[in-house]
Amino acid sequence: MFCKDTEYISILEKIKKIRPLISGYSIQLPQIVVIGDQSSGKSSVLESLTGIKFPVNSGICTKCPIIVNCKNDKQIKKNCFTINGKGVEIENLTDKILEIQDKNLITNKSNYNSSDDEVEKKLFIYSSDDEIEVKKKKNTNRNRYANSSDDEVYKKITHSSDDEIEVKKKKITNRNRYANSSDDKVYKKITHSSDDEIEVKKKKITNRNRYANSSDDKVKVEKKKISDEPIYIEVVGIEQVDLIVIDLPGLIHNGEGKIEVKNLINKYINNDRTLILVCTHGDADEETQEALEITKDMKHRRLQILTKFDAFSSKDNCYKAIELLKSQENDVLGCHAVICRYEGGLDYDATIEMQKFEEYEIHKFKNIGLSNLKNRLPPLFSDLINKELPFIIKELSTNIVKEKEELKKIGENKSDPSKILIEYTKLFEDEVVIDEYVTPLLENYANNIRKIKESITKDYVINKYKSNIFKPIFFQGQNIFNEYIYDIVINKWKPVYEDTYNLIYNYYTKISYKEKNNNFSKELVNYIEKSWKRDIEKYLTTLNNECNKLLDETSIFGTMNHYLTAKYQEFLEIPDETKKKFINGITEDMLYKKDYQGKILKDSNSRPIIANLEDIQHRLLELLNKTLEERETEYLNESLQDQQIERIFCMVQAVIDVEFKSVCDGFLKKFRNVNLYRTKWINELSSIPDINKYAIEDKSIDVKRNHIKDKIKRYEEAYEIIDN
Ligand SMILES: Nc1nc2c(ncn2[C@@H]2O[C@H](COP(=O)(O)OP(=O)(O)OP(=O)(O)O)[C@@H](O)[C@H]2O)c(=O)[nH]1
Ligand SMILES: [Mg+2]
Repeated sequence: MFCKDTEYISILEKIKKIRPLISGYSIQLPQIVVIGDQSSGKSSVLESLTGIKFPVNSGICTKCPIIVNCKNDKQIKKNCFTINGKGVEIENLTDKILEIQDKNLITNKSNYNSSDDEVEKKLFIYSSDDEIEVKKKKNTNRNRYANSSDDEVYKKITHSSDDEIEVKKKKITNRNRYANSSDDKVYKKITHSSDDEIEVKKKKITNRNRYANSSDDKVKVEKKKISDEPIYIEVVGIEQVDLIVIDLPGLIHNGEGKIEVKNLINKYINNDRTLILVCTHGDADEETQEALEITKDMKHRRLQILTKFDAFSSKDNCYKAIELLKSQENDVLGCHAVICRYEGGLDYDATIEMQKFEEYEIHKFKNIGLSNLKNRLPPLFSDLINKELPFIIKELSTNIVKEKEELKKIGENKSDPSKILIEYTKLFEDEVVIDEYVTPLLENYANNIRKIKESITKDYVINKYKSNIFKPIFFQGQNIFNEYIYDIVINKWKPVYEDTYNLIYNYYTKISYKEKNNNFSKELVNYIEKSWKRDIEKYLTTLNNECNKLLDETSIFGTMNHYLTAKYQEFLEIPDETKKKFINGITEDMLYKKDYQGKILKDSNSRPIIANLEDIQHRLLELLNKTLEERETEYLNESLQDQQIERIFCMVQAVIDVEFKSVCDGFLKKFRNVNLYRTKWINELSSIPDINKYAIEDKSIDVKRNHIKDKIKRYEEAYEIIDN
C-alpha cells in the first residue's frame, strides 16, 4: 500500500535523521541500492535521477558507497547539495566526491576506518536541516540579506543566540581545528561527547589531515581498490523525488578488487530492507549478468534497469530487450529501460530519450524512461518502508532494553576500589568447581595409599631373609625390616603422594579468571592472580616440606612408641588364630554341672543344672591354657628362621598400620586445608598490600560504558524520532 505523500515524506525524513544515529549498529534501515556490472551505467542512472554529478567514466569509477538522500522542496528552484555535511556547489560536486573517495581509499589511516566511523557519523548528523535551511534561505533571499553577514542570516533563521552561532560556526567551518584547538569544551557542549570520544575524533581528524597532505609528511600512502566508507550526499530541490539511494561500485569479473566489491555489495543487498536496482546494459545477455545471479533470491525486492537502451550491438538484441520490457510492463517490479547518456554523451536529455523510445515504438510503455522511473520508485520504496517500519520500531525498543541490561552489568558509573573487590570476589562464588576437581583426586589418593598397605605380604621378608649364624636370632633380619619399611614408604607411598601433590599444586597455582571476566582491569586481575600465585606457592611449599619430612622420618623407623610396641607384642603373643581357637573351644556344656564321668547333671524335671561361677571360670582357664600350649607347640615346631621371619613381618605390618593413619588421613586433612586457606585468602583480599592501587576499573570499561550510553542515547533518540 502506498501511503499518503506527506506521511511518506515525513517517514523518509525520519529515516534520514535516524540513519546516522544508528549507522554501524545492527539495525537496518530501508534503502535503495544500485548495483550492476562495472560501467553498466549505475551512476548515470542516479545522476539522471538526482542531478548529482557522479564521477562517470570507463574503468572503475565508483569506489565507495555513495549514500544519497533526495528531498523534494518546492521552495528550492535550484538543487542544493551537501556532501558529508558540508555545502557544495553543483559544479564542484564531482571533484568533491572524487576527493573524498580518494581519501577513503587510503589504507594506512590509523583510527580512521569504516567500522568505527564516528567522525563521518557526526558530520552527517550535523549536516542537519539547519545547514540546509541556511543554504536555502541564502539561495533564495540573497538579495534581502545582501548587506548582512551570514551570522545575521543564521540568527534570523534559527533564532540562535550569538553564542550558539559562534559554536555552530566553529562546528561547521572549523571542524579540523578541533584537532589541535582548545575547543574541546565547546565541542563537548554541542555533541555531549565524552573525553574519549573527543580524543578519538581529534585523532581521526588529525590523521585525515595528515594523510590528505601526506606528501609533506612523508607518510607512505597505500591505496585500496575499494573502500567501505560511505560518502553522504544530500540533495534538496524542486525536481527531487523523496528517496534514499545508494550508489555502489560495479561488479568486476576479473582483476584486483573483485572480492572486495562483491563483499561490499553483499553487505548492502543482504539487508532485507533494501530495494535493489540492478543495472544491466539493455544489450547484454541476461544469462551472463552476475548482478542478476547474486540477487536471484531477492526478486521480491529487485527491479532490473535496462540501461543504455540506445546502444545495441544488433537488431536482434534490441528486439529481445523490447520483448522483455513488454512481457513485464504490468508487473510491479517489472524491468525498466532508460537512456541516460545518449551515445555516451554528457548529460541526460529527456527529449532525446523519448525520441529513441518512439523509434522503438515503445514510448507508451509504463516501464520506459527516467520520468516514469521517478514515478515508479517512491511507491515501491514507500511500500517497503510501510512493511518494515513496525519491525524497526520493535528492534529499536528491544535493543534499548538489551543495551540497558548490558549497562547495568558493567554499572552505570565508575566503581570504587571496595566495590570492585566485592564484585571481584563474586567470581569465586562458583568455586564448587574446585571441590569437584579436588574430591576425586583425594579419594584416589586415599585408595591408593590403602591398597599399598593391604598389599604387604610375608613374601618380601621370606625372599630377602638370610640367616646369619654369628648373630643372635632376635637381631637377624633387622635390615629387611628397615628395607621393607623404606620400600613401602619411599618407593610406594611417596610417588602416590607426589603425584597428588603435583596435581594439587598445578591446579591451585593456575586458578585464573582472566578469561572469565573482562570487566576488571587487567592490572587488577594480574595483580590478584600474581599475589594468589605467590601466596599459594608459599603455602603449598610448606605443606610439601612437612609431608616429605614425615615420609622421610617414617621410612627410617623413627616412630617407635608405646602404642606400636604394645600393638606388636599383643599381636605376637596371642595371634588371631589362637584367639579364634580359644573362642571356638567354649561350648555350651561348660555352663552345666557334670558328674565325675563328665556327664551333665539334670534336676527332677530333666533340666540341666547350671554350674556355679567357680566351675565355669576353672573350665575356661583350662581351655585357655590348652589353646596357648597348642600355639606354643606349633610355634616351637617352626624353625627359628621362620619364627624370626614371622616376627619381622608382624613388625612391618604393625609399623605400617600406625603410619597409615598419618600418611592417609593426616595428609588428606592437609590437602583439604588448602581449600580453607583459599577461602580465608579470598575473604582477606582487600588486605593484600597495594590492592587498592590496582582495584580500579579498566579504562576500556569506561570506554565501553560510554559507548553503550551513547548507543542507548542514539537508539532512544531514533526511537523518539520514528515513533512520533
Ligand atoms: N550510450 C550510452 N552510454 C551510456 C549511457 N549511460 C551511461 N553510459 C556510459 O557508460 C559508461 C559508464 O557509465 P557509469 O554511469 O559510470 O557506469 P557505472 O556503472 O556507474 O560504472 P562504475 O561505477 O565504474 O561501475 C560511461 O562512459 C557513460 O558515458 C547511456 O544511456 N547510453
Ligand atoms: Mg558508478
